[in-house]
Amino acid sequence: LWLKYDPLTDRAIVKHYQSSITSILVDGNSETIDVIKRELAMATSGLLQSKIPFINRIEKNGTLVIGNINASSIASLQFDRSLLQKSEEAYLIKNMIVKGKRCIVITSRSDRGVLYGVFYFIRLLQTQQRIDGRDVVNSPAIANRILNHWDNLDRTVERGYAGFSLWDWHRLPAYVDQRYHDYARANSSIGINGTVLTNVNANAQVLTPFYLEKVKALADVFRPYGIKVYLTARFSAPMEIGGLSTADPSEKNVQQWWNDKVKEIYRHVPDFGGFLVKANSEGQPGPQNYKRTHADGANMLADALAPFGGIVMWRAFVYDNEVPVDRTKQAYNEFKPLDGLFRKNVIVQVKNGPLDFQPREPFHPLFGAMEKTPLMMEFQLTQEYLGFATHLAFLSPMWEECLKSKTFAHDKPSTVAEIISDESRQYQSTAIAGVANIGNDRNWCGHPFAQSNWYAFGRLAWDPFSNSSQIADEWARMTFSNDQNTIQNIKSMMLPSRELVVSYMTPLGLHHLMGWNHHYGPAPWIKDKPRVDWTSVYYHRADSMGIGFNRTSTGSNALEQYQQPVRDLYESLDKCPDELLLWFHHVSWNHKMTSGRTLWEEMCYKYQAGVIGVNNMKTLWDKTRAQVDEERYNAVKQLLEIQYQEAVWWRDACLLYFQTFSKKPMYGDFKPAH
Ligand code: GCW
Repeated sequence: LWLKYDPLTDRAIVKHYQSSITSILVDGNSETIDVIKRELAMATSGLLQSKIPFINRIEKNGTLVIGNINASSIASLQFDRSLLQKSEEAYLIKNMIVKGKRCIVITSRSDRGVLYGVFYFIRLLQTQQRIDGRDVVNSPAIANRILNHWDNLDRTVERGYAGFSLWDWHRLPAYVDQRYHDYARANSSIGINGTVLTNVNANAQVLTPFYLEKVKALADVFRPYGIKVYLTARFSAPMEIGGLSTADPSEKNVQQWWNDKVKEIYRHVPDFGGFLVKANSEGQPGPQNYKRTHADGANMLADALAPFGGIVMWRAFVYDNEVPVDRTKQAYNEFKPLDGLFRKNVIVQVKNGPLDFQPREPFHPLFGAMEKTPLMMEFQLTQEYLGFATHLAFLSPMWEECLKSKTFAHDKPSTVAEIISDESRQYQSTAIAGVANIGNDRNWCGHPFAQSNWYAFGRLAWDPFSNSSQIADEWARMTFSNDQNTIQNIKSMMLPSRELVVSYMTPLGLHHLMGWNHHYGPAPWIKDKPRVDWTSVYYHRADSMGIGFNRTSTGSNALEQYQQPVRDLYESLDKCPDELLLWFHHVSWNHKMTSGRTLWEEMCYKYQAGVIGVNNMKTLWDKTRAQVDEERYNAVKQLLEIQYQEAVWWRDACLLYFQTFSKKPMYGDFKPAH
């Protein structure tokens, strides 16, 4: 991953480090402090190729002094402790004279925070930054930064493209794989502090004593790295593993069952984080089975968890074929009326867009709609709809686009990032989740570049206001090389890559054109499935007149769920930005676009631009050959070739199919190859 610690190549900077870091004093006594020592030893000996001594007394210039603010070497130092006020996890890195010697101090209120500071410091080395005169204060904008594993107990991973689950349930708890430690190191290095071990399409078995022993073993590994464990709670668990005849949240014996179950979990895992719940969606059981609301269900679990400080993350990804509305409207319709009815330790977990992790969606209207309910973000790292782990798609720009969207909640612009980081309101907790793309593949994520999405998620979770170019830069340097040209080439591949996927799959606001069920490859012709909202024709609505889903006031009026002026912007055919045009409008094939081309011509142009862009990525990658090891070079080269062939496949399949409606000639300099 990005913690390779290969020797640094810039001699001048290595010299600078060797004179600035002559010894290391790590003060404290905890498992986290042990982790810090191990990581620093590994990082410095790898990066600098010299063993820097760990010492107990400051005797030389260039001592790294590391520990929390109460450690004896730090407690007596003069610095502004209010800088660390914001969070237990905030850290400070400060150049100071200690005992007459030039030192760099890394401290925090907690050992966890110190660990984050240490990883930040190591990152400076890995990316070859100078470390003198650089004082840093850093605190996370969001309190709970969590991976969601859609991992099943049989080790299959729903929508997982990187092998099987990392969790070897069969050999746990007695056998603790080294990879659990490495997973924790990687997470901790980017500030991820929670992990939901199990799939939201949940199996209640994980809540049985047999599995709780195994969960405990994982929690024990992760704790020193500052990572809490969470589980998915299947709503019908009281019936399936508890022997009750109902799971109705208003029944006393059901509540009691959950209270007892939660106590039992905390006996195994004293810092258990809480539950993630998918209820009454895609066939999952939930409170609506008993004519109760999402709030009734969430609050029952929240009451059980509250005495222990646990939280409930209740998903807003709900839809139902029986409900005859535009599917993108259903979450708002179900949750908006419940605003204010949730317990304080419930957070509603909302996907970035109102449909389902498509390559491009507008932001979810709930982000602008809930005045009294904390909302958390759910991003998807695993590329279910963006070419699995076969296509290179750096997703950070997609998440940044969503985080920067202005919701106009509470009559203020309020970006999505501001809403979820609670800049304007005082919620008990804030959170963000990413559906993991990690499996037991040797390279963790399937595609060597898919690791960048894990990395970017962590960085954006810590600071949702940061930018993708900076994130790509760091990741590329740590993962591949600090060579300037190589970085430039790799960034030029990464930064436009998501937009290219949009262009060759679903340009101009198109969505849900992918293959039935498996979700790989083009299939805009899908119809006649068990649910109309699982077809493609439902979403693109192509006919002889034009194409697109009318969600304005003359159509499904999904736009009514957004605040002004967002609503007006998208409602107007002229003002609606090209990239969301067909999400909100049914548009005539002859419609003149801002480019001067007709809609049909623009579609052809975009699909072809996607293909050209992937070809360009291949050229850029070839230029990195001298700087990248053969194994990864060849892996990426082959994957890019597949991506190119499949971009062509998408272009041809979609355009040839849509041409049967538009009845117009292909536009542009290409001939469909299929
Ligand atoms: O995107 C869809 C996936 C399902 C997934 C669901 C969800 C876990 O196709 O596999 O189920 O979303 O987010 O609940």
